Amino acid sequence: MAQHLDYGFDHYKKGLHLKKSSLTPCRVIAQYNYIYDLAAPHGVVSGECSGKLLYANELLPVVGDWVLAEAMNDLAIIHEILPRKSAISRKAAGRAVSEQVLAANLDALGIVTALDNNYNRNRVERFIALALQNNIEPILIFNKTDVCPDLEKTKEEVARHFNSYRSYFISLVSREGLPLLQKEVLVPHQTIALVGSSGVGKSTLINYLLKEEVIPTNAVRQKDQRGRHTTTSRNLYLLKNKAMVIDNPGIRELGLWQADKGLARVFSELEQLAAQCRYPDCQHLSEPGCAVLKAVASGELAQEQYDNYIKLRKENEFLKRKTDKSQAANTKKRWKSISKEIKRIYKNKH
Ligand SMILES: Nc1nc2c(ncn2[C@@H]2O[C@H](COP(=O)(O)OP(=O)(O)OP(=O)(O)O)[C@@H](O)[C@H]2O)c(=O)[nH]1
Ligand SMILES: [Mg+2]
Ligand SMILES: [Zn+2]
Repeated sequence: MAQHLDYGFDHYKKGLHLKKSSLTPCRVIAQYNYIYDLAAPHGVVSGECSGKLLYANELLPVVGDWVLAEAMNDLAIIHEILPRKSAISRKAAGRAVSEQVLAANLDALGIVTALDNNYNRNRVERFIALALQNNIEPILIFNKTDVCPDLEKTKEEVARHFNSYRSYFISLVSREGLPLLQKEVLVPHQTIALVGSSGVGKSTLINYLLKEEVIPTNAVRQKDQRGRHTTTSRNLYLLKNKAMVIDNPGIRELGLWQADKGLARVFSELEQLAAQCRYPDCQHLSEPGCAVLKAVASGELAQEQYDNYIKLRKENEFLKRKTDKSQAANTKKRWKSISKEIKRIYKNKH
């Protein structure tokens, strides 16, 4: 039976100074509302957060986290989340903007695109930005090469735009590219999370890697080529060679989360040009002496690339403004209740 150490604790620990504890380190491998599956020393157990963790802390465990837990009969109690070496987060759905951490302690983000007609350069760029801002390596996985209308053209396009990243062309039907992906990407003790639209084949790929049909998969609706969101929870799977893969539900809307750094790296060509703008704080919108606008006008920089950059930057700024506001409101609220509490203690004493 798999033990917690198989889930890469030694790999995780490297470079961290963890304090001694009588509690047991376990890895979160699945989450169902408030119940977690934990990889513990004697196998997989169910766990729950301690009351203290639930109420005193806004940060709750997510899949991939290492936690300190205490065995209690059939249920383990999670007392502490160990430091996250990395995490991916996005804007949570809904009206209020809040950060939603999707998965933690990742070595790579596998960005899965299907080549039937799901390929969208802009979407891939967004996922790359998400990975880079968190210092996680983006790995591009292009699936369903068996049904790609023009594979050579797509490969050229990918080579042109994404030559700084590792990319793999695979098919779960023809089995093309799978041995190479397994050899180079699914490395023992490393964790890779698969993301991408619904129906691109994330779960099918993991089933293949596990050599078992563990995860239900589903055909794409013929009419609009959209997936049906077959996978609804996030799970971490341990492969035979001790590499780990996290399956995610298809991501419909991907909010960038403070991706300034990531943006700059995706659009490195544009940022290089920006260094030659007359004003150091140039927004590249209408300023005189703007090297970016000049490059667009001369055709040196593609209009499409420029438009994508402006669009992503706007979204990112909007999100940042909204969060800054709600963070300020939260701090205010907290201070209000603390000062109330102090007043109450003071009153009772006198
Ligand atoms: N032609 C072809 N079909 C594939 C390939 N890989 C997966 N599929 C099919 O694509 C459909 C969707 O696959 P899933 O693995 O469920 O997709 P998913 O990304 O997990 O989707 P969600 O769980 O909804 O996010 C299934 O019917 C698979 O059989 C491939 O390489 N070629
Ligand atoms: Mg799935
Ligand atoms: Zn400029």
